[in-house]
Amino acid sequence: ASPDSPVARPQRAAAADGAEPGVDVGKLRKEILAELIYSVGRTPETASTRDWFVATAFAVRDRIVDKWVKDHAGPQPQKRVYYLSLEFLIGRLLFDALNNLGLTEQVTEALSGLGVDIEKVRAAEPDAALGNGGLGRLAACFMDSMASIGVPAFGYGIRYDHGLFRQGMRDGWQQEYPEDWLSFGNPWEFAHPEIDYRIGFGGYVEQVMDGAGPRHVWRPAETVEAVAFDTPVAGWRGRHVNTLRLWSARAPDPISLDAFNRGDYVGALADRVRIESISKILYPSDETPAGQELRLRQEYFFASASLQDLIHRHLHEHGEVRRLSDHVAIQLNDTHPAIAVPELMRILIDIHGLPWGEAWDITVATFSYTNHTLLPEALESWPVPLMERLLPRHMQIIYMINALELEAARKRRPGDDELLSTISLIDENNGRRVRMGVLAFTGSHKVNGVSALHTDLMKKTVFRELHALHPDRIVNKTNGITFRRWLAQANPRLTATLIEAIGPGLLDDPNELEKLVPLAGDSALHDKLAEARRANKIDLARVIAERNDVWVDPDALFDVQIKRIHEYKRQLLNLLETVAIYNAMRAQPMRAWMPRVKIFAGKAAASYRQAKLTIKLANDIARTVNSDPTMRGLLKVVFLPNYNVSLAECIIPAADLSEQISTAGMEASGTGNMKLALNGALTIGTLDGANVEIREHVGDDNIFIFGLTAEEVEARKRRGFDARAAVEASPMLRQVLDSIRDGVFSPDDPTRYRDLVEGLLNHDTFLVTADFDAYFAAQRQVFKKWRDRSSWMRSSVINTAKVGWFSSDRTIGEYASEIWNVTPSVG
Ligand code: B1H
Repeated sequence: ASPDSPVARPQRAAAADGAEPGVDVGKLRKEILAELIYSVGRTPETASTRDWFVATAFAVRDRIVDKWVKDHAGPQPQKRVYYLSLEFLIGRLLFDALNNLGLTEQVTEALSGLGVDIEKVRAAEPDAALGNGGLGRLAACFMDSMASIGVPAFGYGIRYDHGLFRQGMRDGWQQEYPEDWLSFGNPWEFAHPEIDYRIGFGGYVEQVMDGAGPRHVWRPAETVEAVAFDTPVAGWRGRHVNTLRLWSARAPDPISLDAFNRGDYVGALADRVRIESISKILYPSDETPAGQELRLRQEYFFASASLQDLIHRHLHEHGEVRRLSDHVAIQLNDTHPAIAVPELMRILIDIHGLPWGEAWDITVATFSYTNHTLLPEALESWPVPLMERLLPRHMQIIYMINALELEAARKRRPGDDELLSTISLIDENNGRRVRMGVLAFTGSHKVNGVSALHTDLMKKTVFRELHALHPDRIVNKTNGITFRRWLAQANPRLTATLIEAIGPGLLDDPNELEKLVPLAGDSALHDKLAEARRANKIDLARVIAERNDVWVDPDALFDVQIKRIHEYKRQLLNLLETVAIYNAMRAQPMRAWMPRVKIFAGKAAASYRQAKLTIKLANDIARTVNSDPTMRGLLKVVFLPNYNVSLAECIIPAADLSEQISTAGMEASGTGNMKLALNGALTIGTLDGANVEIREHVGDDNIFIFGLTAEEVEARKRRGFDARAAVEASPMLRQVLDSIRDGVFSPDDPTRYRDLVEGLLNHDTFLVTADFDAYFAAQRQVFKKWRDRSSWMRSSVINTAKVGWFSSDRTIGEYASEIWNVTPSVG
């Protein structure tokens, strides 16, 4: 797969998609042509590649819509799942649709009959980047899986005008540029201006008396309209089609005529601009809550619109709201939509007149919550005064929930004030803030972590007291990925080879990949796999040449670390090892070094200085190493700019080694680790997140595990870790840090990395120095195996063979049976 520009692709194996045989290529060609003329308004002579993309998307969309309409006709007998997420990191959709509908071959042919190269058309689609990283991509994989295994579902989110920023580089420093995915329109979505809900903000709460007693009425000061945009999500073989419904903010009054008539033209539009800013842009702060008023407005805006919408649907189908939880399951993707808990209470009590107790039972039975991080700085909380001003009624409800929960806890553990202060919805220690994690936990019947280790740590750390009070609430749901996108679409060469070896059943059932195990030592298979990988590496080498003007050797080991830039993910550890090996190669240039390419990609939050400095360091090291003639090309370092889903689809099939080296206990799960292992890369990693389970599946001999465990990290931190002592004990590390501090990689500004190195020595929060020697040794093990081609290939096959369990179809199956209580209709 190519990020922006097409590269040559192999003919796909016809069986590699959900092939629908009898589709007539001639008919498809006519349909695409008709769309080009009547929907796009162009002729083949005047059409741009983008016009062809839109015409193709429309032709494909029509086929999805037929099924969609059928799936949504009449009341749904089954329970529906509503997945509430502030992020959906979808990427491109054309090949998703083609692959799942089994139209890849036919559309390729139809286009080629029109003189159009489908790879160019594919590259013309912008990425829908409505997410930051793993959390958003997980939501996208889940949408694919729910449609594929037949869980009737809606994804609800925000239709951001601007997704995650585009990353550029200036002198090796990250620059952020606005992303504009909608600028040429979006052929996949259906605008529904008639589906709009009113969302209130501010104002006051009134008590009115009616027949049944006092009632609360919220009189918002301001109203925003939420307008629906629907994208159909077709599952595997088109069996089921769900909906991704994204909300866009619209001002009820497009213009203030009073102001306009006074000649105040800017003022005439001011309200509208302020209101519509709600859905303008995605907050780019992965793992660190933005904490700004606009973010809270986004959260309430989409939570309220989604609840109003699903209750409207429920009432239409079932007439009354009391049995909501029999028909509706709502999953909160992290705490970002947690304001939905008091919002549902408000709707049930203030609007539908239910008594508190009944409303609370319905709420808890309906909601469940996924936690994605334990980093203390990542746990969302909102200042009470802000909540009181923006959502006065919700704040009353939150206080009431809190009073009742604390009362119940007091009865069970009398006199335990410590307990009460940790489970309180209000954090009194930091200037009174509402803890969204506690709100989500309290309002849900199930709370899940995203890997076995993470769930275990949840029980022991952030949710220790709540877990003691509700011992059955926390469950584990180890993350997964959709193999349709991350194997079949992203890596057609590997897929074709696998199908040739073990048959096409793997497309329907990832567990069939285990049939590879007996073939793991087969040298003929090794040759075919190596050939497929080499072609993928050449494709990636071309992209590297284009973007970074560096030529890399496709026969070198491609060592990749691709993910958001974060101190806890320890790109720095990888860079230190890079410098160590550079020093070693310079010291002994004539030794028989194996060629290697270190590939980095990832975005840093715009305000995260340390992360941006890490990118600069990577680029400084790259410049120095790549231009050093003594290296003879044996070591290359590249930082590929603007990492996104499409670039991931290009890098992952070409990776030999997967870097998953976070400080143990800090990466909740990781999902890139699964994608890389599936595509045959070997993992070098710590016992963190899902790495632990990947090791269990692939076996110790087929993964390189190193470093402190989560328990050891805890113990070291408790004792007070001394980085200086660790550095004194490691002459190699000493030399690496000296060279960086002394400006070897930054001759233009020799002090650039002084603070970075000093910081590491003074408080090495992420234990980089503690794990350095173990990491270096593990890298040597990597090269030992890499020299033994058949041993490496064997391990690679075992990785692909054994990771079937990490399919998001398995994950969704578990959510369905253990959290949502729905039965999938397929599989
Ligand atoms: C993950 C986030 C996240 N955990 C706050 N937490 C955000 C937190 O905009 N914000 O405020 C955005 C994102 N993202 C990731 O979730 C974990 O770090 C990964 O380990 C995990 O694989 C992924 C999916 O569960």
